[in-house]
Amino acid sequence: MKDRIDKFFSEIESIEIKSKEHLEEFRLKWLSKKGIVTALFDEFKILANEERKEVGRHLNDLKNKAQEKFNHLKEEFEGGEEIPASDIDLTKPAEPIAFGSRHPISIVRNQIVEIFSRIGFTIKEDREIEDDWHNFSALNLPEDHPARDMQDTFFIKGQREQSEFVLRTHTSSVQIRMMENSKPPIRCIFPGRVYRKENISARAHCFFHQVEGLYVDENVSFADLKQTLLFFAQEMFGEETKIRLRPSYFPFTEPSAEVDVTCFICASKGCAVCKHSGWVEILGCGMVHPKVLENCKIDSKKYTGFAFGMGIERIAMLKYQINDIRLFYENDIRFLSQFKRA
Ligand code: 2U9
Repeated sequence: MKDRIDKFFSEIESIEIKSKEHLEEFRLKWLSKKGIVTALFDEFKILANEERKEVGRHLNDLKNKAQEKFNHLKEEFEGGEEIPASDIDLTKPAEPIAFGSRHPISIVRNQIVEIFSRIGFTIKEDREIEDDWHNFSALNLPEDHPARDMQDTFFIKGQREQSEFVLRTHTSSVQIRMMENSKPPIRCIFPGRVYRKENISARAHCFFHQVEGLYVDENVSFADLKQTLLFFAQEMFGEETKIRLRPSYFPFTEPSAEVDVTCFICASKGCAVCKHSGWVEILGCGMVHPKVLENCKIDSKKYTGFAFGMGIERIAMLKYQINDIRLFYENDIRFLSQFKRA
């Protein structure tokens, strides 16, 4: 039986099949229920035990050979018809490739980072889970300050009294770490995600993104702060942009201010974005409080510094006239695909 199988093997190898019809004949002859391979398996079943091992191996090889030949030729005959070269239009534009787009928060973040890096600011990023010292105490936020309230902060575990860690409420904690670990001059920006225990609405979310900035050196003045922010505003919103500073209060800066820019949507003529005032608020800033410098072992008699902070979502909403912050986090492709890859 083994010799017969080997002869069939050679026969299968040498058969030439030139059409689909031939292939069907091949299948019927070798692989169908009434075909040669099935008949050989029936014969195999009644063989003596000592013969079965060797014959079985040859028979399986034969079956595989027939099946492989059939599969291979089936694919070849069923594959698409070849297109004649004369029918191919080589001047036709290729099918467009669908690229993803950059997220609007990343676009605006990169733009802010790029503007400050042009005037010597480097970037620093750090952890999002912070201890009380770096997120609050070092920043001159007193125990009873509303920003420390459980209503506003996500504590990592247990009751407030037992909690050691929080989800950072601003990237100012990174600035504290930077001042603790390096000597002035420090000229750095700090982008990152921050968390606040807010009810989610069109205007607020429980996390958002900030870029904060810090410049500490000898003789850093409020005039340096103002000029730096004017440069930023004109690079970001256009060279015609003007800024104005309104006095404000933050525990970590003294004096403190909020900064408005002339409305870049209506050129200050009055529109819904600037609520017909001609001005839109973009950030907060001030001179670093001497207590904050001292908390980081920086001599506040020798060094002064300015700091500022802005919400990336706010800038992106103004720039692209987006009226619902939740759109940034839903990842609806119809929203995201409107932004260019920048
Ligand atoms: C250190 C010292 C001072 C960072 C500052 C602001 C003013 C500010 C808000 C803008 C919109 C937060 O995202 S927001 O809600 N920030 O108004 N931030 S001054 O001042 C610092 C930071 C770190 C050590």
